[in-house]
Amino acid sequence: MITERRNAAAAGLEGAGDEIKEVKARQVLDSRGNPTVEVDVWTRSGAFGRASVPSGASTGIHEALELRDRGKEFGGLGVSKAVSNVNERIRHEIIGMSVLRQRDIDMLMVEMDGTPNKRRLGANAILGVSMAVARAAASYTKQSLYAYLETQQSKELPLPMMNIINGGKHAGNNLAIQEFLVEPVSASGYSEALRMGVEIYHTLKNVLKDKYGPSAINVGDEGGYAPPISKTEEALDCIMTAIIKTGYSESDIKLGIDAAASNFYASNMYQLDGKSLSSSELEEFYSRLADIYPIKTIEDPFDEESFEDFASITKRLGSRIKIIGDDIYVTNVGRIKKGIDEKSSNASLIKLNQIGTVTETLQAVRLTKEAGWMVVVSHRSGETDDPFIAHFAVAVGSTFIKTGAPARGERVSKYNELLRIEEEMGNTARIAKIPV
Ligand code: 2PG
Ligand code: MG
Repeated sequence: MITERRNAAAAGLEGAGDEIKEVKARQVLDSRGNPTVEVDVWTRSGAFGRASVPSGASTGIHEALELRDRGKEFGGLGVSKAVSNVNERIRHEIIGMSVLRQRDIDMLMVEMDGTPNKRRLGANAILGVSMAVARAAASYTKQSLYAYLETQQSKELPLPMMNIINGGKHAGNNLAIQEFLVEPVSASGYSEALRMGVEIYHTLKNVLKDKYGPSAINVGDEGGYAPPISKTEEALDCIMTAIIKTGYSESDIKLGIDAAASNFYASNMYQLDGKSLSSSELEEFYSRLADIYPIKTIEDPFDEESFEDFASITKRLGSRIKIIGDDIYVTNVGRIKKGIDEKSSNASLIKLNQIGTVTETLQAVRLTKEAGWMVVVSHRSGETDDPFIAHFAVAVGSTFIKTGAPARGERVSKYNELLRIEEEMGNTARIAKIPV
């Protein structure tokens, strides 16, 4: 486990310049053109780590708080307070600490903040430091980040789940479902899986253009197309056409959806496809979709507080489909525990910025795995070019990585980093298999 590995590393290396010498945060822009936090960390030995923090649009209400200035600049979205919390408060406390002591540094920041959702210092301030410390430690120990963070020895690369049609809060169309994903399950390696997804993405472009005209190939926040479609099945049909036209079959490519259902839920009803559905009608709807299409994963099928409805669909479909909890768990150990007790799903989405430190994210992964659930490491809809999650996904043995379409710099930075990791692993690299 990570602590032991780090302690082992520390045993030989501590005291050789591993102390933090300097910390500097700044405001940079994310992929939506909104400010976010970037942090640099240097050790006395000259090792360096830089990391930047992503930002969601369909955020769970229980996520750790992203501190925003709420002033005149940037429409209130500036992060100068979070930046000065790093430069004027956290910096003083962690200078002199060993970068190899990730847990101590993370827990110190959690303590300094003192609130349950990191609202005082800001989860964006804390996470920026936490990730930059991990990078500096990897550099100090002369390892790739995935190897430094590694919690398992299996050398598995995650299977990409690629969001190729965008809806919900990520696109200017009328699709209630937020994400339509392809999962190249028959690939024998990561680069093959990536190629399969890319080929389908490009075929889909032509399918959509032929059917709906040129404006249908405009893209949403995560690089997937945002066609003028309003019905779930129509989007799935277009993807199936693209899969077949590319030369693949239902056994090569499975489908996933992220409903992000909290976003179309109000007054106990779900508004989608021109209908108002109760939770049991929505469960019927998903079950019918799963009979028609080769769906392998459904994320956030119900509102983020509906543990019982999650449990009901997991009971019904869980033997053949992975039900992934995102907004319901928000990478929070307490909420994942509740999900495990109530059998609410059989997989957790893992996002570092939902909880705010590397250490707590690793705890969420560990708990998910101990329950026998599947782990899916994920990006946010607002991203930077930082490929941290590519390393994180490999380090924790995530079955999938969800990081958008294979297009736009902030998405491909993760996919490309995984190509480099695959190359570095050489013939020991294997692709994860979906657990049954
Ligand atoms: C999700 C994410 C990432 P956002 O709901 O899974 O795709 O979206 O970052 O907007 O919460
Ligand atoms: Mg989601």
